[in-house]
Amino acid sequence: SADFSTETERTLAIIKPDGVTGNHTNSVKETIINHGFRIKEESFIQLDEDRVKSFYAEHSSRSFFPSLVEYMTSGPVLIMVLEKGNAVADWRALIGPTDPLKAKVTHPHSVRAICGLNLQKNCVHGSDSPQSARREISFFFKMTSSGHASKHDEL
Ligand code: RTP
Ligand code: MG
Repeated sequence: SADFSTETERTLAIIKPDGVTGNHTNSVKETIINHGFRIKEESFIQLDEDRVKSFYAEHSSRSFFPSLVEYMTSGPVLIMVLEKGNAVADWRALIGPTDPLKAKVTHPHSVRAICGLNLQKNCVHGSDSPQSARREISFFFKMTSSGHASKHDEL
């Protein structure tokens, strides 16, 4: 029966360039569906430097930032809006720790343990809070009054 105790929520997921190139797109989407998420929007895009710098602005002073920008622009990504109850926390739990090498030990069934290569090339992104999710979804998609989203690029 339906769980009415948890409010429906949306989060932003990204299959990063290493995930796309490594042919993990279909298996990750299957995992998403099997865990009860609905994929409300999806778009296969190539990010440019400015877009990545803006998306990851919170990390702009970190030493790994230039390398992160290079990585995230190295090939196409699949951005998705996922929906279910508790979507933000549940997607973060499903992807596992940031470092896939640690994930392999502590969360061996997580997406990053299975698909990630190293601390940087970790296959997927997930919004870290409901506030981040709202910011990140509107960063990529423009929501209409009917609740549908369209890519900013298409407007
Ligand atoms: P994300 O934002 O991509 O979902 O990842 P996260 O919350 O688990 O990790 P975060 O701290 O936000 O880092 C963002 C992304 O930067 C790369 N990274 N490289 N020391 C490093 O070389 C390093 N640390 C982080 C990863 O791609 C990480 O997902
Ligand atoms: Mg993060």
